[in-house]
Amino acid sequence: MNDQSAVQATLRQQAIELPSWAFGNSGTRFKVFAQAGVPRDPFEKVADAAQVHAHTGVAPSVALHIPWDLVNDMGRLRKHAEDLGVRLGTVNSNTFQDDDYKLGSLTHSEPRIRQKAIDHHYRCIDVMHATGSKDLKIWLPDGTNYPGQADTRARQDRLADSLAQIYARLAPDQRLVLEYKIFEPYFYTMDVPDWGTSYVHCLALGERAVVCLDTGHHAPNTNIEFIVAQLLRLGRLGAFDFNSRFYADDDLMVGAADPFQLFRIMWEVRCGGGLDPVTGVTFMLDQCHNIEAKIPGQIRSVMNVQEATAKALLVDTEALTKAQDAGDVLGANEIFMDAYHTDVRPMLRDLREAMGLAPDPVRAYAASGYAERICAERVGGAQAGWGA
Ligand code: PSV
Ligand code: MN
Repeated sequence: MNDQSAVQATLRQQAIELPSWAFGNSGTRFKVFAQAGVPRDPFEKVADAAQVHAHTGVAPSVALHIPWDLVNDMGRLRKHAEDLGVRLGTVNSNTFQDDDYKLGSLTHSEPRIRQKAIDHHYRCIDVMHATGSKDLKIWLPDGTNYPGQADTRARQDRLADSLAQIYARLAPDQRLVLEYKIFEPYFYTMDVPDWGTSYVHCLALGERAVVCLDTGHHAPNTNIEFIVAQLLRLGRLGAFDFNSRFYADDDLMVGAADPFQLFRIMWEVRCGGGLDPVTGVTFMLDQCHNIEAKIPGQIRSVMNVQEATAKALLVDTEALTKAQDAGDVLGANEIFMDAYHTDVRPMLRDLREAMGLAPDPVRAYAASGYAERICAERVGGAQAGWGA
């Protein structure tokens, strides 16, 4: 697809989902640096997310975290989002902040606690009905710290049973999206540590169970794009949680640490048909802006995904296939790298203008006065943070 207008058409319909928690205060276990103007409630988080969409045109939905984003009337939050030109997207469950879950949630050996975790997911599904959300994303903090601590296989069996009960509650147009993570908060075993484990559970559940790939959740040097290719091939890549990492689950801005990796991922997405909305791959950011401004941080991240996508779309597939078939190793690599080295920023500026937007979203946001306005208006109340 090298014809510019076809490339632009694909980029125009790209949808990048924003996480509500990116707009609240966040930090490390050492320090959370509060920022002026940070939202005090989910309504203000959604308003900030709507700014990102207003300036980029490709971030039309906001993912929620339950219970952080619970309000009395979720329908009112939905209406608020729609009035601001966005919609509520994936609902993320949370079983990592309750003392009961110290030894597990959906895997817990005690029936009462396991039921409590299942009930939490039922509540998330109720939220989905009120918000119109189609995806229930489960990232499970469950795991163990020491060899011998628990029966690993029994935990898998309980997990399978818990997931089956949750899956059975979903409406026919809703999906269960199972995220994996190699380590943390536990360090010996995680109960869903890798894509294979997630995939195995999804297969057992049914067609509407799909895998979420968080780019920060792998061992160093993992070939993530290979996993992308495989999951797309199997029809089970449901979602990305995009972010960058230098060391572990850093949650830095996507495309900041390794733009080449992001390009390679988007190339495999393109090859596997994942840019076509019918395949149902959700491109979500899962980031925390600990020291940088949050709204521009999200804008920059959206632009980074757009740039990687544009470059992936510029790969001359015909020439590449020819070179590959001829066994021309260097030629194929050169064609691939040519696309990566293309400066796609002018094309994206043109695209934004064609969409009726300012060509430079970061500067347009800075000039809009929104940052000054929220700093002046959002005085008093408790600022939202990672965890509330
Ligand atoms: C876990 O590290 C994770 O990536 C999950 O997606 C959670 O929902 C999210 O972080 C919370 O920030
Ligand atoms: Mn994640």
